[in-house]
Amino acid sequence: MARKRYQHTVQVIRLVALVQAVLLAGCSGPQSALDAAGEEAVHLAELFWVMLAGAAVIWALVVGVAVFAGRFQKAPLGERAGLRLILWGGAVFPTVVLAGLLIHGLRLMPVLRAPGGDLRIDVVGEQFWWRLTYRPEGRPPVVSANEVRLPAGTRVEFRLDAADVIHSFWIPSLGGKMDMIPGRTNRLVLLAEKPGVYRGACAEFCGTSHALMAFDVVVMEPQAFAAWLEREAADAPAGGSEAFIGNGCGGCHTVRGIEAKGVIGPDLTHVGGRRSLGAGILPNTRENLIRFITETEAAKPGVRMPSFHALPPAEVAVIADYLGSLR
Ligand code: HEC
Ligand SMILES: [Cu+2]
Repeated sequence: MARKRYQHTVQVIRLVALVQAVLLAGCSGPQSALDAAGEEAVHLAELFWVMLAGAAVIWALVVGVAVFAGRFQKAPLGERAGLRLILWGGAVFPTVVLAGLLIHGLRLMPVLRAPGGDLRIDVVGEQFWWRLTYRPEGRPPVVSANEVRLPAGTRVEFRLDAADVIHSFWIPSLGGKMDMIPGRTNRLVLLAEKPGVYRGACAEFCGTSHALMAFDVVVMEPQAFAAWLEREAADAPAGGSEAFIGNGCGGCHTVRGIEAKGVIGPDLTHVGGRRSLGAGILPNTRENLIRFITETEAAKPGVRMPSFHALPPAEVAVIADYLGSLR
């Protein structure tokens, strides 16, 4: 009997350990607010742990009092003891603890929402992708899409806007989220500390493919970033674009340097250099380019691009090779 109970306990412990492992696995990785890689995220993670500790202490005390009342103190308290418990446990204690947590949270505000930055990036939320314009000081703006690159150690000011419905711009590893509202520009300042690849996402339900609206965030050493921005600013080479132009892709997409000046879809001037396709949903490979062009609606329900499933495969292959070469 005792042995059976022992085995049962071991099983329960194993199960709890498994569940914890699964839950904790969600605390690291490229899209975790607890795996902080930016100034604001560090403060937010700290705030989270302080709040969690405060909540744990209060929870333990309340459960402790309940257990005490149920198990040990079976007789009712005297009136004076009861009043004292209400005063200290019900009024003083929560006021002190909650005021402490509030003050701690408020002290972080100026750090969290400091205005201004050394680089400005405009981001417009679209259904279901991100339109980006880098505005380096004293140089012409650089238009891009769906992949945010940042110099490490630089304060970057994002100006956030939306074209259609409300979206929300969120890079958990770097900081808090900020709504993108049509007709209003919100500002978010982030400072990425650690070079690496992170992931951002739309954090406000915006339509059928809201869950398929993400983006990669590549934090680079400042020199590497400057070199990248230089490349990103350059036009695409002139040759090889006949199939792309001939099938009307240029009506919606811009490829700088050729006769493709559409602005309905993402700028594709350097699409081959991006890590993913379709706003962070598919790794950027030749197969996925072909898939995105021919089965667009299947890859992303509700997408604002027609599926080109009737194009001859040879033609699609030529277009995919062309886009893949735009680095
Ligand atoms: C009616 C406008 C329209 C036309 C025509 C169009 N596209 Fe698109 N395209 C879009 C939109 C909008 C998106 C963004 C989809 C999303 O992720 O929500 C897009 C996305 C893409 C992407 C992914 C870009 C990225 O940043 O990941 C590729 C590649 C692409 N289109 C290729 C093409 C090709 C090739 C053609 C021509 C065969 C074409 N498109 C024609 C509107 C269009
Ligand atoms: Cu969205």
